[in-house]
Amino acid sequence: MSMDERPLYSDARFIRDGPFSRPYRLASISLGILSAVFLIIIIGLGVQVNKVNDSHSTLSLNSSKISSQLAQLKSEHKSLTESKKVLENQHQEDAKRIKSLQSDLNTQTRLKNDLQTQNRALQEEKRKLKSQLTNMEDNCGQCLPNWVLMNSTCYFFAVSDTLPRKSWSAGRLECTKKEADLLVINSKEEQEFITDTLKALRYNLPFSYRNGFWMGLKDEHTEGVWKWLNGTIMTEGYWMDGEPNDDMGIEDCAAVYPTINPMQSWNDVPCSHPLKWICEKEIMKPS
Ligand code: GN1
Ligand code: CA
Repeated sequence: MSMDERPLYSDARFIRDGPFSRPYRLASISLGILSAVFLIIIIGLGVQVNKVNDSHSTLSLNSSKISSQLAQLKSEHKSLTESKKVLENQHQEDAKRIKSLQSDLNTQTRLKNDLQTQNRALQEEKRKLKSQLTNMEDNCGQCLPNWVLMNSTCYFFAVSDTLPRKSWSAGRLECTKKEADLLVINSKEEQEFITDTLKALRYNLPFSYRNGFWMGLKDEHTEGVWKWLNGTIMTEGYWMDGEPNDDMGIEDCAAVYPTINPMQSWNDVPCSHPLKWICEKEIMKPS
């Protein structure tokens, strides 16, 4: 049998290099190791994929939670925005109401102050009218009608519109016709009584030099020496500021005015000037 006819397995070379030969073994081991490594890698990858899947599903869960929270927040935001709008409208309405209440309050305060002022004026008028009434009651039968009594003297104030203004002499004549004479002021009390009564009688008249009343006081003989009708020299005068000024050098008769300050109410005027007048007459005391 030739070499070529011998069976392979009988060839020592092949027996040595057969499936259990060293190179095959090495290859097998390598393949095994490789397989094991691949297996480990695959298992590792599987674990990682699982983990990723887990995280993905956790994330999905979170995402859906967040989405639902976001939707809830959006709806809350919407309702809060609406509430805010409602509150803003309410605030505007309240502000308007407060403004109108404030203006009402201001009007009421003004009204209250006006009423208080009116009330004070009315109280003052009432006081004066009461004192006049007392005068008139006391006067009963002792003075002529329309005359006022004070301390045993009757006074006549020519306030009526039916009595036109007259010169000093013509005014005096009106008094003498009634057996009286022009006013002579002997005391501070009498001065206050005259100005109070003038104010009460001519309450609504605005102040003007035309609103004076002749008194029985002149300085016709000696300029600056004022004498009452009874001949006594005037010592205590109740002149307005700057009076008597003998304006234009022709003012020799004195008149009393319803001024605010009762202690400053006299002025010297030309005797021919037309003014109202005041008469006085002592009542007859029973003898
Ligand atoms: C008046 O009108 P007039 O100012 O010239 C008044 C005078 C006063 C003066 C005070 C007729 O003069 O007696 O002193 O105001 N004349 C008359 O300003 O009453
Ligand atoms: Ca004067």
